[in-house]
Amino acid sequence: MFKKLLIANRGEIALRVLRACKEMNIMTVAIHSTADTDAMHVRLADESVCIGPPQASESYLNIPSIVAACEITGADAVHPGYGFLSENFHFAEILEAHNISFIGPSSKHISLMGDKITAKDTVKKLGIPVVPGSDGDVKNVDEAKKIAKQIGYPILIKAASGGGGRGMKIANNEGEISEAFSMARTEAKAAFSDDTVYIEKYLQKPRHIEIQVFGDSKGNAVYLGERDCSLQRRNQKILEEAPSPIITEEQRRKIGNISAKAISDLKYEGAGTIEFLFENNEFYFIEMNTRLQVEHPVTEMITGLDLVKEQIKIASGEDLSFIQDNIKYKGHAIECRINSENPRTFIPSAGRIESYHPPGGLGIRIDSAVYAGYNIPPYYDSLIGKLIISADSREECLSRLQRALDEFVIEGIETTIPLFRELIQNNDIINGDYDIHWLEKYLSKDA
Ligand code: MV4
Repeated sequence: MFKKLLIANRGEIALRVLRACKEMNIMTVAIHSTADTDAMHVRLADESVCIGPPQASESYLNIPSIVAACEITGADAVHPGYGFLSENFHFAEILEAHNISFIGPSSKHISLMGDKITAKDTVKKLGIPVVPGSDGDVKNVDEAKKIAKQIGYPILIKAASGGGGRGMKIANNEGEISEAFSMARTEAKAAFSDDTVYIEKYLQKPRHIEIQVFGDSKGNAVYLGERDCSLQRRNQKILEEAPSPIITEEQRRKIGNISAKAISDLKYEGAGTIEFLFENNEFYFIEMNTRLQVEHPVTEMITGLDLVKEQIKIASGEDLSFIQDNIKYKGHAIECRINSENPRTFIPSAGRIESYHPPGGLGIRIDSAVYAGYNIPPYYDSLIGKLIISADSREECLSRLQRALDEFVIEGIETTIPLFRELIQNNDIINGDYDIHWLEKYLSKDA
């Protein structure tokens, strides 16, 4: 087992990883920019290293500084968290070259899934259902028109190096395809220095359902149920829940087994999330994430498993701690992402937290690294904490969430708390009846 783990991240996820390490008696090294000197993960870590100025490119994305911090402190493992370098296969390669364990899959698998075309091609061959579309990349408008004719409009043009919704363009008919195609390629070139694009049938009202999977070095693989992440705004998840209110036990078992089998065949090691769109009772693969996700706590609450500890154990060469038959789901969990933003305009609201009173009681978990007096820096994302509620049923979860939001006091900055208090009064949300466009429609009504 590792002796000393460097946490190559900040905020709530750095604290989350630190907590798992402490419980496993692994020494912790925090890295921080000059803007995060007073951050909680720095205060609670056994050691800390300042690795640069506030700009992420000069600090949390600065691979030489992070590797130097490993050398100085003698860290034998690095956990990347999510975002930053968590899906940067060069980072994983460089750590491997320095004999430092990367808590995650191999650089080969990170690279394979980072390219959305090779990802889709790989999982399709392993039996995972995919969205109908081009077989690989599309080189010109004529090819695009031919494929669009085969699969039917509307179609979506996507960047191979994209993901998370960046660089996608819709074409509703042949007349729109030429402009959509050239805009997609131009934007992909600008954003990712790669103008490779592919085409898919545009699914109009899907849910966003993702399957948590784990694999180990022996080819064992399991799925840990699904998370419904359909409540999104501009591809930013706002609220996630497990299990999905619309997936049946039969559907869960079927797509879960297909996903775990694919992970086993791939010899994929570590945590992974297979992202699907779900429409007309069919799953369609869109992407695979090779990192731990922000919303992993809802899976932890219904399975009782610590996914970060599992990641660390697998990275140290241990086998999976559990077999599929031993994975049982209990109750329901909902996560609300508390952002330091205006609850209507979502304009970031950095500044000093004057007072902070989190809710408590049975089934209430707060994953946050803020405290009264903490200054939220303007350089990073606006997530200040995750409110995770668990209960025996979705109905009880919602009433517990209502009570928790009423108790939650954060003064000095604006937060998205008022938005959640509104949303959980809405009948569509109460009934679990929402697709990936629901939130933007809801918010545009009041605009
Ligand atoms: C799609 C789609 C509809 N049809 N692909 C957005 C981010 C990236 N994960 C892929 N995304 C989408 N791909 C096809 N063929 C709709 C989206 C999409 C979306 C997906 C999940 C959650 C929120 C979304 C918001 C807008 C668009």
